[in-house]
Amino acid sequence: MKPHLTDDKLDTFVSLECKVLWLASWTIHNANHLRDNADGLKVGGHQASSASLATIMTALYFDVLRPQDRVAVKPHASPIFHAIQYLLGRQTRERLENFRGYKGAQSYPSRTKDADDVDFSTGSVGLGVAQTLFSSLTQDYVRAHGWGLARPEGRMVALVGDAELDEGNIFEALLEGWKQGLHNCWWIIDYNRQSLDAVVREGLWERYEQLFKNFGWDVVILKYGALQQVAFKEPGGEKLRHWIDSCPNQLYSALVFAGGAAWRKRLTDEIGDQGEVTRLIEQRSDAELAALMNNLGGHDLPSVRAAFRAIDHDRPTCFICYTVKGAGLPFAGHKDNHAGLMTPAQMEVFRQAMNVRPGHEWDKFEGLATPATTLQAFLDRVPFAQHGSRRLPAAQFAVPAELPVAIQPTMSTQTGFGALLNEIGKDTGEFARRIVTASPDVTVSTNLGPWVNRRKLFARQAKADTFKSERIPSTFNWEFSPQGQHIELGIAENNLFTLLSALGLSHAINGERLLPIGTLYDPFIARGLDALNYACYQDARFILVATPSGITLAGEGGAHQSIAEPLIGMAQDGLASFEPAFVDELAAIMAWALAYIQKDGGEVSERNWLRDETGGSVYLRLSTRPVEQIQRTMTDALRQAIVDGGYWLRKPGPNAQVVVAYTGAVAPEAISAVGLMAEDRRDVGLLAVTSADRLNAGWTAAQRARERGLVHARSHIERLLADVPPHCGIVSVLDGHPATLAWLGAVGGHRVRPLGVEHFGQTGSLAELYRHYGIDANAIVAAAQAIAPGRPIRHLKALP
Ligand SMILES: Cc1ncc(C[n+]2csc(CCOP(=O)(O)OP(=O)(O)O)c2C)c(N)n1
Ligand SMILES: [Mg+2]
Repeated sequence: MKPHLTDDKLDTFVSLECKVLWLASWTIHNANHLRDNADGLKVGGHQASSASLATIMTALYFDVLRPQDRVAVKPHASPIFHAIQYLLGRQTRERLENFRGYKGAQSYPSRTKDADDVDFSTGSVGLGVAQTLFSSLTQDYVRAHGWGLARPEGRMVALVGDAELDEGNIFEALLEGWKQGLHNCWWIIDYNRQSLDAVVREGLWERYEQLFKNFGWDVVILKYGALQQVAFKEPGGEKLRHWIDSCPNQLYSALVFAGGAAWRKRLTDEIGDQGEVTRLIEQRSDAELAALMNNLGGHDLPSVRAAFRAIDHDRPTCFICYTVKGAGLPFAGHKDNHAGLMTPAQMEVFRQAMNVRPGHEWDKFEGLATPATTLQAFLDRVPFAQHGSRRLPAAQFAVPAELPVAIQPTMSTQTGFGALLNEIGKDTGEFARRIVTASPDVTVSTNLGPWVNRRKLFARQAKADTFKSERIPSTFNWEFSPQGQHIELGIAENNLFTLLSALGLSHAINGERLLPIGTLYDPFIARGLDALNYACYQDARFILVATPSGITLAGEGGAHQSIAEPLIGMAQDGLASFEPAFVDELAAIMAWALAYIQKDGGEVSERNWLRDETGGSVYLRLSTRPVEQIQRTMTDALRQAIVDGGYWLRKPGPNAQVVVAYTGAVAPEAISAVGLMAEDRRDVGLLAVTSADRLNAGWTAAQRARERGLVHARSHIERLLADVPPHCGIVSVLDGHPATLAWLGAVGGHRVRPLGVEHFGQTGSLAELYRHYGIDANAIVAAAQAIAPGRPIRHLKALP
């Protein structure tokens, strides 16, 4: 960490680099009280992994970054990030002392749980990296539409672990970025050649270099630090360089760990010549030799700063920075160091080396060569920290309570979705301008076509539809323009979710709100599930329209039939899920959803015990099955009930023996079953469940409230079931896993027979499959007969 290049601020930077490493190490050490936590991970991964990036992050945050730049920090470098924010006055000592503790600084940088302005959450490796790419596209989108032009363009920066690059989603993003003309994006690879388990393969950097160049990125390699560069110019220096270049990763790591004497022996044995090279080695003490060999590019502050500062263009740039995992710490380079923690004795040695007096561990300028006043004056002027909160305010856009749509007598929810968006496409209101749709190559098959015809595809450069210009008739106008409102992606669901994550944070990142709607086939949610979870965890706001769904797809067969998704919709934090059966329900839900994704604050509503004012994202599970629509007038009460999760399509009488509760595309079966039972069971009820998720969440919240003394708390489902007699049975049914509705019986103590789909994969006609899996009208009647005994239901046929 000695100055090598002339720079009047170098002393300051070196001091800050030392302090950042110290504070991060101390934060982790101090949190050792957590080391025996039952989480299995202990405090592992942080210490060595953080040290790897101390220099690079010092250069970035204190020198290179501007307020408009946004960063995804490698998960295990979170202590470095928090230490930097602490120095900048944006993180408290209390939270650092409570690192990994309850409400303390988070193990992995978190937008939602950390208090020090994390730009992008990380933790599940690979996702933060892709997020920067899609955030750059989002910034382009916003500016191309003429919004946010008063702010300077920012760079989206990812600090990437080298093993993180094994994650396939990064390459899916890379390909999409190339297609979309990515710029303003930096990926800085911490090439420490170590993963969690081991030392990585030889020569990966060459593959990366080629790969990034193939996708139009500039590649900058920081291999040698300034000490090494000077040494290479000495007599014998070229031999040393050659030796370094051909040294296997494992051996280099091992020697870094072993230290100066080991380097001397190895180098002397292998390239010692009793001449120039030997002299080069012998001129240096063990400590100097170790410093020379550890002086890789990524640990050389002047080289790192110079490399970043040299970029004078906006092309996407990948920096491959050679580093040592655990640099500057006793376990540097050891292949087992991922979970390494410094022992108290090692920490004591480190403390002394850093000139930190006991009791002064948290003092910002303790033990530094540069005077405190100089450092504070410098910190006060750090460009990155010049503005206040990094979360920008953004306007909300009013959505009409009623969205127009022409409802055909028979219609599927998917067709209804297309029709609704087609109508919104005609709307000249601002809310319609803020909608941006995206789809991974299923735009047409999810019924977004009419909307795209109206609103065009987005591209930074306009491109005509050749079919149109060649006058070849086509239903779809595939015209690209900077004003377009649809982003067409290749078939990569991870990219869809990460794009939604980026679009859905535009209000906070760009100060310009977008209303993103993404479409995909329901089963392929599973393909990008972690990216969806990541988007929700960051509190990105979007509407996800998943269609078609379930075995209702019938002839499409196995790989297209989804079962688990309704449960995913219920369990996913931050995502309110709906499965309407009728298009008027969908219209009500869409209008609500477009407002809900814009909300940000408020209390739990006592009306339904849901957190409607807090807002979140929305998942709509739709179907291609044409369903006969109910001719009715939408009232405010019905609209509210649909949004709250359910309503009585037929209210059960006081002597009801059975209630059928259904969700989604099986509505005709439920309706028909109620008809078939009418003569033999009294007062049968029919409950339309538009959102098992919201009914369940409201119920859970109301119970919690009652347990806390709010005795009058009642959720929507409790009110709906209040008058159902205790002996009445409930048959629940949906085209999805039966557990989705099975809990309904626990609300009022009714017996439930939950019908649904547990196995999948068979092709056939819809009727055949509903019969095969037991969700047709006859199966509902059979279930009713079983749980609501009475005289035989005459229309019941033998089950297959
Ligand atoms: C999706 C996912 N899988 C596994 C992990 C567990 N994990 C955390 S760090 C890590 C290795 C990281 O290596 P690298 O990216 O090279 O970072 P380094 O520790 O070398 O700094 C693994 C496997 C994770 N966080 N996310
Ligand atoms: Mg690594």
